[in-house]
Amino acid sequence: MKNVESYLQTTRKNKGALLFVLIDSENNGSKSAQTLAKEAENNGASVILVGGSSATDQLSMAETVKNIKSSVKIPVILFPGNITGVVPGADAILFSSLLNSENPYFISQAQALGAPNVLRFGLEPLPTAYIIIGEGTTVWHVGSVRTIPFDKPSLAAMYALSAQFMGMRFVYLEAGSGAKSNVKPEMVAAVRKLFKGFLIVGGGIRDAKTAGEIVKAGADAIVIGTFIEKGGSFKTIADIVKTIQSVRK
Ligand code: 1GP
Repeated sequence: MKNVESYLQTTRKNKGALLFVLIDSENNGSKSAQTLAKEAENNGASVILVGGSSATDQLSMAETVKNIKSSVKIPVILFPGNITGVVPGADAILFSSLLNSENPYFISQAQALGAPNVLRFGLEPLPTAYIIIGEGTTVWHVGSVRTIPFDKPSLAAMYALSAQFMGMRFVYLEAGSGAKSNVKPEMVAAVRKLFKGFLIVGGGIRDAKTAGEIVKAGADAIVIGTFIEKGGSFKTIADIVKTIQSVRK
């Protein structure tokens, strides 16, 4: 797909908030990545994200992307946890800086090392501020994160505002894969007040009610991974899509 960013904007405008389904290339569930992606598309997902903070096998990542691409029409966007997450065959990449990391590697160095391949593979870079909330998750550990507590919306808002001033067009508020708690609507609202770009929220979302509250607070897209990987029903996914699309209409 050419111009994924404009697809996201147009879909957001015409259909309401979007569901991104995250497929871990190291997914060991009973269904293949391809099957999960197809079912996600059939139940209303607008994007398939491929990645994960501990997914470091570049060969299996490339294979997963290729398989998913052959079975869905919606865009496949890379969501890399490191330079190993930059592989050919996808439509775009969340070209992210982990703003609240304490390790410069995750803020700018991995980006410099990964950028040449983004260009070489023809991936559309979506400039994204990745902000991790809470602690104790894999991404928190791997990314050497300076913790933003769930009950400090103003801290997340500060980072999001800085992202806006630096020209990033996407913010991803992340509680971490399989997080016990999702990012709270109060925090989403505080970020929404200051950040004008495309706001993605993920981590620990498993039901339509929570997804609806997060969208009502201002998210443009929500991300769901673990629920599907663990065999969660696609009827719930369809409910989530219906709920988030109905907000603000
Ligand atoms: C993780 O935000 C995504 O990077 C999705 O989180 O796996 O908890 O749905 P879950």
